[in-house]
Amino acid sequence: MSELPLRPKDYKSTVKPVWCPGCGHFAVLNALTKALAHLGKSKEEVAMVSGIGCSSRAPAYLDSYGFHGIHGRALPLATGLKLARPDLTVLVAGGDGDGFSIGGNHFLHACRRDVDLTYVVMDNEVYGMTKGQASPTTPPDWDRSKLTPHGSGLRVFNPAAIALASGAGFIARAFSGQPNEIARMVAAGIEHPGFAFIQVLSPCPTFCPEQTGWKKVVRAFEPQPTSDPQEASQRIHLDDGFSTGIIFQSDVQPRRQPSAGVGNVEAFAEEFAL
Ligand SMILES: Cc1ncc(C[n+]2csc(CCOP(=O)(O)OP(=O)(O)O)c2C)c(N)n1
Repeated sequence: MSELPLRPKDYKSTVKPVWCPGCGHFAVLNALTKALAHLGKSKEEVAMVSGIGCSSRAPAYLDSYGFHGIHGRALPLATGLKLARPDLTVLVAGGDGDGFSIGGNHFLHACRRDVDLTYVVMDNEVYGMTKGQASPTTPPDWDRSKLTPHGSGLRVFNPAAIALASGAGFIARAFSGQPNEIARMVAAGIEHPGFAFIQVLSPCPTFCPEQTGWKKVVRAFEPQPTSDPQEASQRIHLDDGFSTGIIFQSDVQPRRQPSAGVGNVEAFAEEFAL
């Protein structure tokens, strides 16, 4: 067992991130370690699961259990892990491409199943790892990719609205330029007893240098948070996507959570419609 209390840096592995200089994902990693230190988690009680992408490399950089899965499949992997090992704090990390494109279907169902996972999406509005193609959150007129030289022309996916409509009980948005806020939201998400979704606006200076301007437009949602889904819906739809904070936290008790471990996986799989 790791000796408690641990400092944020104690949760970092010896693997050095390969992210580009200025990538927002560095701050998200730091914030995750701050949240774990704040909650006094031992390394052995934490597991991070991811898909594929720059952001999905996070489990390698955290000195906890980790599973670098396949593209878009982080959430079903994490759901299975949580059912088998309910004693673990299961974090899920990934990008907007991984979570909303190839993994979009799993996102919907993770929200409605409400298994106790904390899902952190580092949203840079682009497929970073494959060198800058449009993702579901890319603005329709973004024309820097050779694949979409006139922009994709497609409406953007609204992650918070979709999470709310799909039944998520905890929805937050943060910005990589405010790591203490991310840490606060991740800690609150971990403590929330069901599925928690945190969208972190995390600039990609390599393929979207214009995103360095995000620091000028982010501001806090006021007041926050609400437990009323109608109010949350209004807040989300009236917003331009740059307000940060815990947008929605339901006070409805989540469904019964797995508690008995491996022996009960089949019963829980049935109950959670897996
Ligand atoms: C089945 C499959 N399809 C496509 C890919 C190629 N691929 C790897 S990462 C990636 C997108 C990653 O983008 P995102 O999730 O937004 O993360 P980022 O790299 O921007 O952090 C894609 C399309 C793959 N690895 N597997």
